[in-house]
Amino acid sequence: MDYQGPFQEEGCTLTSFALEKNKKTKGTGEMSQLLTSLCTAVKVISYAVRKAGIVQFYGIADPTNVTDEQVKKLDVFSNEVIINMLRSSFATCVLVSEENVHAIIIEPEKRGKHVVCFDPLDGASNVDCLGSIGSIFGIYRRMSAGEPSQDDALQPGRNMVASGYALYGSATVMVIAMDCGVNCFMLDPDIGEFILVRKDIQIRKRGNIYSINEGYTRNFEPAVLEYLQEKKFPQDNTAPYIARYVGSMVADVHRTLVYGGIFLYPANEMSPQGKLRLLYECNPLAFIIERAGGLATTGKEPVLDIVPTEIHQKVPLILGSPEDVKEFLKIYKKHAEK
Ligand code: P6P
Repeated sequence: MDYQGPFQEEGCTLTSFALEKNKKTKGTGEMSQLLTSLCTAVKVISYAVRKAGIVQFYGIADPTNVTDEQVKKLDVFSNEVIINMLRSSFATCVLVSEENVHAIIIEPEKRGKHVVCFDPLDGASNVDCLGSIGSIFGIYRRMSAGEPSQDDALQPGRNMVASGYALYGSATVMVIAMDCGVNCFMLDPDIGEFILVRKDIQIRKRGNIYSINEGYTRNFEPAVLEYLQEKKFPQDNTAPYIARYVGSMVADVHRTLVYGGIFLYPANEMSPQGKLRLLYECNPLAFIIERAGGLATTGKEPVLDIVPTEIHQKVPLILGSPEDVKEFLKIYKKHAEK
């Protein structure tokens, strides 16, 4: 492939993009170190995900095949890789992972000023059927002084300085949102670099795809049922929406970002706070969608405004194209006022 194109532009790889951003903001370089370390972790995870079926790296460890200590769950492996890469970036002080009950406090000699909340391998149960899975991360600056603690991670999502995800799909991409917008980098495995393929992504004002697990229909709130009915049988006789649901959040949200539409994981009778975690699933993806011109809400309030009380807390999540989310909120508000 002729590579003259992208490499003539500045900031054409994730590494050079991070360095250029740091230069422009006269930063300390910590964010560049952090993003570069995350980038390396994603390359390692991408390799492991694609080799999983060959080298017995199961999405769920299968003790009947090999003993536990030999076969790590792919998500446990991914967690260890990200923790080690962030620790050695010298740019973080507190880490919150979906895989760890408590926050990880980085040892003093390796500390930096950032707090990172991440899900190392979201949707890992899909890997054995070769479904798309992802890694999700949200990056904050520490607000407190003195000894860092878990409380440093209990900041509203709006405080994030960056967030992003890696999608291990038909290709491996990293989508990263910062104050300069939302940018997409695709991994070229032949040269081992993430190449900038889409700059300043803006979500469509309205899409024609709705994404929700309709297996829970009998437990949905009336507002959700009314909204879905409207998508299937539009009262204005426009074409019904298309239904798409992977069951892997990064895949469903990436499709929503690229094609437009709406993704919903609302509260239901079984789980009044929904299923998705605020710190390392909802906030990072809500930050990206808002930076791309979309909306992300619990139904009651913007996700990014929530002040967390617990590092693994769950919240309902509806996000996507602004006109689609506003249409949902109009119905939700009507039912709330009954
Ligand atoms: P359900 C994967 O387990 C996950 O955390 C998200 O990636 C995904 O959006 C959601 O759960 C799917 O949940 O209940 O539809 O299987």
